[in-house]
Amino acid sequence: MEKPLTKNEFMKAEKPDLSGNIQATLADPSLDRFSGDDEQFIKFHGIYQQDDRDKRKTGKEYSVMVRTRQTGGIVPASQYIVYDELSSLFANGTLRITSRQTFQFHGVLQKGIGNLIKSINEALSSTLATCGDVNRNVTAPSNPPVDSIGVAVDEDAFAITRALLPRTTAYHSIWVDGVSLDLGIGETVAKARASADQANPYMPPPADSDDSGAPVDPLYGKTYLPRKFKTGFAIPPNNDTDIFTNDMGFVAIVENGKLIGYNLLVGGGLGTSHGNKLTYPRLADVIGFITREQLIAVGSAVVAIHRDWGDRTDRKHARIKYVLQEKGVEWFRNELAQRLGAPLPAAKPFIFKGQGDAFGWFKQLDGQWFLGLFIETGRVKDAGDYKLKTALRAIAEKFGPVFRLTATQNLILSDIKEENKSAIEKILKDHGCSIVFNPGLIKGRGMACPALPTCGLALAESERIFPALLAKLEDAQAAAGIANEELVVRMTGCPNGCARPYNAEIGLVGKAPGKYNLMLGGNREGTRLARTWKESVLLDEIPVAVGELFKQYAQQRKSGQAFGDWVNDAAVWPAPTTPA
Ligand code: SRM
Ligand code: SF4
Repeated sequence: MEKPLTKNEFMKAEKPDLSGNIQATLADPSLDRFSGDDEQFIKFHGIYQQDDRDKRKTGKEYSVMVRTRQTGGIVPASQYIVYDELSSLFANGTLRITSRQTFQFHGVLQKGIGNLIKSINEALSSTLATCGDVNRNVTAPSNPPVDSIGVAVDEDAFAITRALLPRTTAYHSIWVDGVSLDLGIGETVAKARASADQANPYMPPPADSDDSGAPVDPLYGKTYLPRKFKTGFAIPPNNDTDIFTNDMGFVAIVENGKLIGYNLLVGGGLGTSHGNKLTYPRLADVIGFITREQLIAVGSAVVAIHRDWGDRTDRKHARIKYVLQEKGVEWFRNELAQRLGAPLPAAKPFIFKGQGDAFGWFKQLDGQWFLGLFIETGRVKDAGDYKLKTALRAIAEKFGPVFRLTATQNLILSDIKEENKSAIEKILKDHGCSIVFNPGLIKGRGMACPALPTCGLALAESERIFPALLAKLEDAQAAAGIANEELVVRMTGCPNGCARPYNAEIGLVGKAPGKYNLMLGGNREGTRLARTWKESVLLDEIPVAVGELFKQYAQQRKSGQAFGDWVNDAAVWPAPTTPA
């Protein structure tokens, strides 16, 4: 018997404009939350229903998380100023840089959502399709372009962003046309808008229409994709966007100093569920080579393959990675060739040498400077003497740099004039932010997902305990005589993998409160999956267990060998068990 479609499929088919009852809920002041199907529909609008899990014992306090769209992590200063203002007015006072180069607002109450989302749009960004069964934020290298290649890759990332945006008009009619900004906030937004007088780059092209004149999305149809879809770009040798973990990746190929096209990667994805063997993390396959001119046609065809072949009967098994794994790479190449009318030529050689963000000052090609800043767990906030949020607002207002969010949750301020460097440094230091310049090679490479108290899926802590854990791992490194050595450590509060622990040198995956699966053996280049070394390790035992391995590594490693590479080959793995 055929498996039935999931509930989400019927829901999308019934309301293909994704409007749900969102407008009616917003108009009813007695409601403090979205419910029923709307909890799914709002995701397509970049909104997640949440509640403060610290407070559950005394009853649920509802709020939402809102995620912005920032292709390549690019945020103009005028936009940043609006976000800063909005986070204080309507959210919990922080801005969270995500592992896909966007910003998240947490703790937004029902009455503030309209003002927040309309203002984000007025500031020339959007929240459309940053969640839901569609193409999400497109990642791209975060360092400012040092040559024409970087400029071209940014252009292409924006082009594919637009091509893969859903064409629904409900988003704009609810959040843009349907909201009048409150007094005060309207002025701030208008001020920022005046200095950025361009069209919104995230406005979707108009929909097609069917015979009856009804709007039709030419790519997503009525039921969109079976599941989320993620696209990224990388420029070798830096794999800062962790390209192999994307559903679809474009690796820049340069010949004679010119971008000639991309190698197409398909089928990466990390989310799993504990105990569900149908689910697993997977790195993307290299499919073939495409020219820049083919980008939109190929990108759309890959998305259409997911649309047509992804599993719509089980949301845990619905990503395109399962199509690749189960049907095979050759099947995929043939399917793509049929849709394009010709097979793709073989991929060109490329090599990744690392993926770390750079901290401190660097000169751009145009003579201006950029500053790489460490943002602990991506959280832009003021806390005690550490006043990062105030400092960044002051810098944005005074010097107007372009903000570039990195895929490791850090921040680059770019396009800074030489004569402003010392003033910017002083603002950061005066606000207690000296650590941003030089965090060291564990903190600077580390990543943790938000988990508790906002994430409804968290099984264990992550962001809140990560800094203390990393400090202990640094101590363990020092005790083993390998202080300050680069190490990619990533932690998540559940197996969904939002901070990409599955290809880290050390990955920690929440299993239950205070317990983590300890994964080892990914590499610094992000091209190898880690394997589970021990399950359900107590938080306090992690530095001890890893510290013992650091000692063996210090004794046994070959010259220049990274921890992840050593442990992948070392005789430290439990013997495989034979199935009964
Ligand atoms: Fe994620 C769901 C946070 C990147 C795999 N992710 C969630 C939700 C929305 C929880 C929920 O569904 O209720 C989390 C919100 C927590 C909160 O309170 O903010 C959440 N994911 C994040 C962010 C903020 C983590 C971070 O530390 O920065 C990242 C936002 C990215 C963005 O701006 O778009 C984020 N999520 C990722 C990544 C990494 C990546 O894309 O590079 C992954 C693994 C790669 C992948 O997609 O396979 C990831 N998130 C998931 C999954 C598992 C999907 C699956 O295939 O099984 C879920 C759960 C789901 O979709 O049902 C999830
Ligand atoms: Fe939430 Fe799990 Fe993602 Fe962490 S990994 S943010 S706990 S869904």
